[in-house]
Amino acid sequence: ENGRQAWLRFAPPSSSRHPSLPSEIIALNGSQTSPVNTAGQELQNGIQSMFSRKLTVSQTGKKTSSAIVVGTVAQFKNVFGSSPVKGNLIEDGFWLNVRGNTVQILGQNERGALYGTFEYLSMLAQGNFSDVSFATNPAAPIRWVNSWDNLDGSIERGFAGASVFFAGGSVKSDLTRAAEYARLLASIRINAVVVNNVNANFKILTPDNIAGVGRIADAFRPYGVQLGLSLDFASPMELGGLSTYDPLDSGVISFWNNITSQIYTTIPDFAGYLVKADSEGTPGPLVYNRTLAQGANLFAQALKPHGGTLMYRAFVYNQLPDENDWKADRANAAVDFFGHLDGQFDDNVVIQIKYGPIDFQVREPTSPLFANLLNTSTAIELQVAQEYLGQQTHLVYLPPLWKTVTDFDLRVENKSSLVRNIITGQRFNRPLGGSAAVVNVGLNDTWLGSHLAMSNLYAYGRLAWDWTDDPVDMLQDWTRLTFGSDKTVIDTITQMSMESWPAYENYSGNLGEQTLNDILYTHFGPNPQTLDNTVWGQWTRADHTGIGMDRTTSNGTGFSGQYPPQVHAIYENLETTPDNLVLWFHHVNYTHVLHSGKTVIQHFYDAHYEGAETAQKFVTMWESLKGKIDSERFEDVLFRQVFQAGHSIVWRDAIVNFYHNISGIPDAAKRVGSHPFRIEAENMQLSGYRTYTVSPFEAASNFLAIV
Ligand code: BDP
Repeated sequence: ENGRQAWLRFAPPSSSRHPSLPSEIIALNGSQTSPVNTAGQELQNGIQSMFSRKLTVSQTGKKTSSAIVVGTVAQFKNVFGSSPVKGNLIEDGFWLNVRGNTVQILGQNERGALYGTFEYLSMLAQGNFSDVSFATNPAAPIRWVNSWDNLDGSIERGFAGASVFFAGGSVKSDLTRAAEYARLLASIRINAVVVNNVNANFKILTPDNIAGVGRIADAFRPYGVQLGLSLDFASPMELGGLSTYDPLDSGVISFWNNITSQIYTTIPDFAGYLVKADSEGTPGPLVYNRTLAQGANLFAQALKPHGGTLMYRAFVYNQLPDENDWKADRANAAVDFFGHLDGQFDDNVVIQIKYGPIDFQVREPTSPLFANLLNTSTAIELQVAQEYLGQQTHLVYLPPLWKTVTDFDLRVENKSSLVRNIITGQRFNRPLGGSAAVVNVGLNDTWLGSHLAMSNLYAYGRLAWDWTDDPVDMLQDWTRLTFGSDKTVIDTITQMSMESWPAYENYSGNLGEQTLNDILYTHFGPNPQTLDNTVWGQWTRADHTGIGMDRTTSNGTGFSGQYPPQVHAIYENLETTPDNLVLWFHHVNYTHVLHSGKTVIQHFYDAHYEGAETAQKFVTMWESLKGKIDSERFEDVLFRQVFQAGHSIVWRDAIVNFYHNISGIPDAAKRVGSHPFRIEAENMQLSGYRTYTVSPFEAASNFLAIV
């Protein structure tokens, strides 16, 4: 049990009642690359692994009773005459009909048939042998993941080893893990992977690498997963030898048309491009005074004849060097750059928008850009890789965080405008839309570096299909599939997971002030000072009397005015701003009294102690599962929980010391600065160790640590 099978272990279900199994499998397409063929194999392997019975798979069976028939609706009609499907299926949707030992799994397309197969196997694995009959369709066509993998095999913000796709400048020869990844993704109905880093290297487009990427697409194809690529905007110059990469230049246009045709010759089902331009130093259309829409349409038009999609990232901002310019605000960038371009993007362009206006913080308000693009397709960008959220060494179950954004009502034109209805295309009647998650799996057997972090990937797939899915339901299905159906195991993992994001927020950054980690480089441990000393514009504006960034239209940076009037009014006013975002929108004194009745400073102290206490509790909670989980995964998770417990104390003390020093206000509960039972490492007898002064000094008690 090294985790490599993730939620696809297909262990024998613990239920005493066993189903009357079908006697054969009829998979209506036998060609090697066909997802229906894969579905037949998955059914055979899954049932054998759960019930020790090997069913035969054929393509030609004529009877449907006591058989599992899997295929597309069209294939079924060809063989059996008429369609049994009740309800309307759209692209990737499927019909699942279980009547005892007679099972029909019919997709609108082959991919849908494979999704239905995993649904059926997942029911069996959870001991659910009931008869069901339903049709289900995706909320949106774009259900993608992004991998920030570099050609040299490293992964930007990857926390689980080297790339499964690349090594030494080219595509790996052994793509076993890439195929296994596609299998995992198909089981959660993800339909495309952008395989290389958004900070793209033009060398991805050399003939050798296009051929290599073609092999990755071949490995994905039997699972119905398409491949996409991130592009370097300056490739016409760097790779093509042109003197420009101006998006309106005819040579540049033909460069991209040619490259795109070459890619489609190698990968006929290529999904499309992802472009990060004019951001954090990447080249883009602004260099030539062209608009971002002109930049995006360049690729959209190259892709259009082949049916490809262009994902253009809204994560565009200039570095803000002047922290003393009180009106400068990176949060304003997305709407400033994209808002006025609404309606100018081609129909196969999707603007990919991070959930908040800054960058994957522990809490952010919903990006207002979703309310500013009424004539443009959009997708939300989430991050399964816990870049700012503990990098998979802390348990943070993310769906409750994501839901604060996807369930948020932006009140465009004073009407209900939930983000989830905007990204699915429903609210503004857009043809495309959906989501992308930055996942960054690596060669580590656990995929993400942590067994428990996999609930985030699983839940991302479920949500991309249905944004109304419930965080606890998804988590418990994942737990049953991953660790079995023991009630204590399910209850314990549920409690730990559901308490995990609030705990992390409590000890890492409260009241909407962002995650107070090292913003300059690692994005990992606490370093609150970097937040006010950086060109990246992530400011908390902490001084001796107060904290928070005034983003109102009346006195601040004007960010609140990027929301439609009803939402603007809530955030503009200190009284109506919820506590959990108060410091995002307002600069207040440490003694300001929150809606909760506490002062800001006392909230900081209490929250950091509560958060760290919860993280300590996770260790004992996990220990209570000893013997109920195989020892390999039990020990691995325990090791991580112990680390988190310790690191949460480092976080707690660093941040409360920071607040204490800067505000000079004591903790009413007298905890801050007082550790009566603590023995400082530097006071022990040291052999082979020496003391050193820690920077930032808040990160160690008495400024000292040992090495
Ligand atoms: C930031 C990451 C950086 C990414 C960037 C992005 O720190 O590595 O390149 O986002 O999303 O969060 O482009």
